[in-house]
Amino acid sequence: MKLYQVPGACSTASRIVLEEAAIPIDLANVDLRSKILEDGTSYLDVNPKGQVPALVLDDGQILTEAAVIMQYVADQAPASGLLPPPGNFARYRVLEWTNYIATELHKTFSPLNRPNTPAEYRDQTRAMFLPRVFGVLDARLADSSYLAGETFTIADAYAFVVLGWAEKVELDLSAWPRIVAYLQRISERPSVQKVLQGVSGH
Ligand SMILES: N[C@@H](CCC(=O)N[C@@H](CS)C(=O)NCC(=O)O)C(=O)O
Repeated sequence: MKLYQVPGACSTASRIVLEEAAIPIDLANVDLRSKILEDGTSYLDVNPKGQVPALVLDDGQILTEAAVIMQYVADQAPASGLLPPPGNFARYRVLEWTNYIATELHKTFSPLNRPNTPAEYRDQTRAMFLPRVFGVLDARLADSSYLAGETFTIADAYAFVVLGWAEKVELDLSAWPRIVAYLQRISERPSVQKVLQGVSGH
């Protein structure tokens, strides 16, 4: 399989999940501004959405959307514990958190990564929108080591990568000490150490 990615972007969560699942992967870097690949061809021919990640399966099909790619990968390695199997209610707890990270954390954070976001919206994001989400995550982490319980899952890989962007935009997380401890805990995982080699911002 092949993953189209940008080091440090949300596609990094897919890489962590692939590593945890012990699935070998070819990588292709995307220039998100120009949408041009390193071989000079257009990324839009791979993924017309122009966003990473995109996963090329061995049969040539292309799967997009980070949360879905991570589900697919985790389902290829059921023993990894990254996502419980269908029929087990614990699966829906993991997906509940994965969806929260995608829709509330990731997409609330994204404007801070864009140079053209108006200053006023940027300030509101930092002062109001993100703290609300951080509060939910911090409170959840009072009850368990990881978002869906005591096991590291795809939701945690995703949360780890997006929360890591706080450092890049100089957003202090110390008001949410359980999040700080959670990020430290996850950063020590061998899979994460391996993937983050050469990626700044963590
Ligand atoms: N809906 C997509 C969004 C992915 C996304 O926001 N990717 C960002 C990088 S973290 C990106 O490619 N941004 C460039 C752009 O939107 O043009 C998903 O969930 O995978």
